[in-house]
Amino acid sequence: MMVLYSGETCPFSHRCRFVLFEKWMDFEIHNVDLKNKTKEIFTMNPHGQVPILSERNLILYESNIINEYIDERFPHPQLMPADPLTRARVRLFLYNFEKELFSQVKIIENQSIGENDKKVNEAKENIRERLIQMSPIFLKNKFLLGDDFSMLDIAIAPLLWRLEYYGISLSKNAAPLQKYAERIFSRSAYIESLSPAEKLMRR
Ligand SMILES: N[C@@H](CCC(=O)N[C@@H](CS)C(=O)NCC(=O)O)C(=O)O
Repeated sequence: MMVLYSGETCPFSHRCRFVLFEKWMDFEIHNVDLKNKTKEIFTMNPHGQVPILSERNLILYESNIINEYIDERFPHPQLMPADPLTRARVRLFLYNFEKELFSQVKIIENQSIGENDKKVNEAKENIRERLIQMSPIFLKNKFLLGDDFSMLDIAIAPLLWRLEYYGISLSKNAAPLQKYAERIFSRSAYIESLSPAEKLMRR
């Protein structure tokens, strides 16, 4: 059986929990206390980070790599597009999400209280600007790829869920993006994927 080592408030682990629940297969989630990481975590991932997926003699880390593996192993519903061209475009999008958005999420997640406020505020502003830029896509599109829910929606959802918690407020211009976020949050797999601590992040 697949075991996901997951952080209760970790946005990257949240992505993998979301995929696992979309597939409705058998799996276990082991919560990892990131302040007291065991040797076992470092044995599985030399970088000492979650999420980590373990299945028989396979050990994987990096949320997007884990998610593609789960998608290929359990193809229904398929979250990566079937044709190579769109699949390549999705991978490029995923890469840019990490570079432009989740690099900034990491700055916010890793802040210590009172430390380097300027960097954290810049990170919040960068996220805000990028999301406002993306918003018009959802005047036409139901999801990032069009009508079909995909891996891209999974990858960005944990950030959209945390906006209020991170203290990022979007302008009224971003209403289409906010409606898109609600569309994701209403999915039953999404609701199931939330940890108790994540449930408290949004009112
Ligand atoms: N690029 C990684 C990021 C994973 C990550 O940053 N995980 C954080 C928790 S949200 C972590 O394990 N931090 C503990 C540490 O770095 O010591 C992924 O996508 O899986």
